[in-house]
Amino acid sequence: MKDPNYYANIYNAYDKNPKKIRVLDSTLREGEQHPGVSFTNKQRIQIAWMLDYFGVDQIEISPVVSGDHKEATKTIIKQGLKADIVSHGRALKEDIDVSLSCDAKWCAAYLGISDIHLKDKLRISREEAMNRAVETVEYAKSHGLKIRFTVEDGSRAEPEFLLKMCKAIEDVGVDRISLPDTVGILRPIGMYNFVKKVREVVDVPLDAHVHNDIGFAVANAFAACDAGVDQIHTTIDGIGERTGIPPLAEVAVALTYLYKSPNDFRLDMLLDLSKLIEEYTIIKPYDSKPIVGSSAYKHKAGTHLAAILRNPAAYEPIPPRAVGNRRRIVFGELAGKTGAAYLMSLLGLEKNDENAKAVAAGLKGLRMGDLIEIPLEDRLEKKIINDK
Ligand code: HCA
Ligand code: CU
Repeated sequence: MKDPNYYANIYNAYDKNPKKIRVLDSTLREGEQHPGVSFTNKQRIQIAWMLDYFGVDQIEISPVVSGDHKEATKTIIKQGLKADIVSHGRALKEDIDVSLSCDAKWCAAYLGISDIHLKDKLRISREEAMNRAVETVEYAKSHGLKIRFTVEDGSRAEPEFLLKMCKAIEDVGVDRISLPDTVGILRPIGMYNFVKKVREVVDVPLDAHVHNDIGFAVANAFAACDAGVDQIHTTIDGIGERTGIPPLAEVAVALTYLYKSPNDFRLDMLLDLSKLIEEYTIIKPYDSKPIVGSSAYKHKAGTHLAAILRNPAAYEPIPPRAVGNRRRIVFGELAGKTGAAYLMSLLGLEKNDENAKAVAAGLKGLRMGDLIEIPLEDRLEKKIINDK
């Protein structure tokens, strides 16, 4: 039999030479902006190590928030991880100085460029914003830093000004530009058009930083890739201001399986990363959360169980082990005859059609919904298949 995903893969129309899409993880910066989240320095260091081991390309942290954050940034930078440590702050010389004092090699500076940010947040003119952006980049470059510049609220900025700003900072040597949909107002084609406009006028590498206010963050991140960005911002479980940004798990799995991007992620750490954040934040990901949710690999309906017991790929896009999750089957009123027969075999009862039907009917008759959940491991699967 062909790979069960064979035809779906044709619809997905992989590039023959897929380009690498990088990941910047901002759990330590954007993630800490999620209500209720605040890590200790020990936790920050551990999160950075795990993200590095997982294989992200850049890790973002903001040393300007507090003395503690500055300490954490310094320590993480000193540890010489593989990932670049990006020191995030405002587009101000004083924030660049903080990055320098942490021995950063990479910094990021953000400046609101939409009219509402200029007028009601920063209270500066477009011209002043332009000067501030150019001076910040020049200052960072003259101190030997690599700098990413974020045109904050760029998706709501006047396009001509956005392009002028991007060109001006490229001219003074900016190393990357982050194109954010700060309030999550774009739909995928909107994100594509936004990125495309910038891509047409500058050559510098671009990042996509997209918010999830209307639920489009993951889709928009990938629309941005189609339009030319080569780095997506994520956080573990997607935590961030308000409704957050794309979760690392979805992005890493989609890059690997749906885009064939040549990353070297340890995808089997994804559940552990999610558990780590759950432990440190007391925020439990919702059950049906893709990849890491507790229901992501549970199978319940009788027809599903019948198929899963023969070949789990019938109802799984990728195996749970690949992402560190586990498969479970749920027995209850929906289990059906095959599910009941399997339950009986687990209990050491003799299996026959009639008894299985009776047990299935009994489960329905109880009217108690779901009764038990049982892990279904690969080893067990093979045995079941062989028994048939
Ligand atoms: C912020 C705004 C930001 C910046 C994104 C970036 C946004 O909270 O500082 O630096 O790429 O969403 O625009 O998170
Ligand atoms: Cu953000």
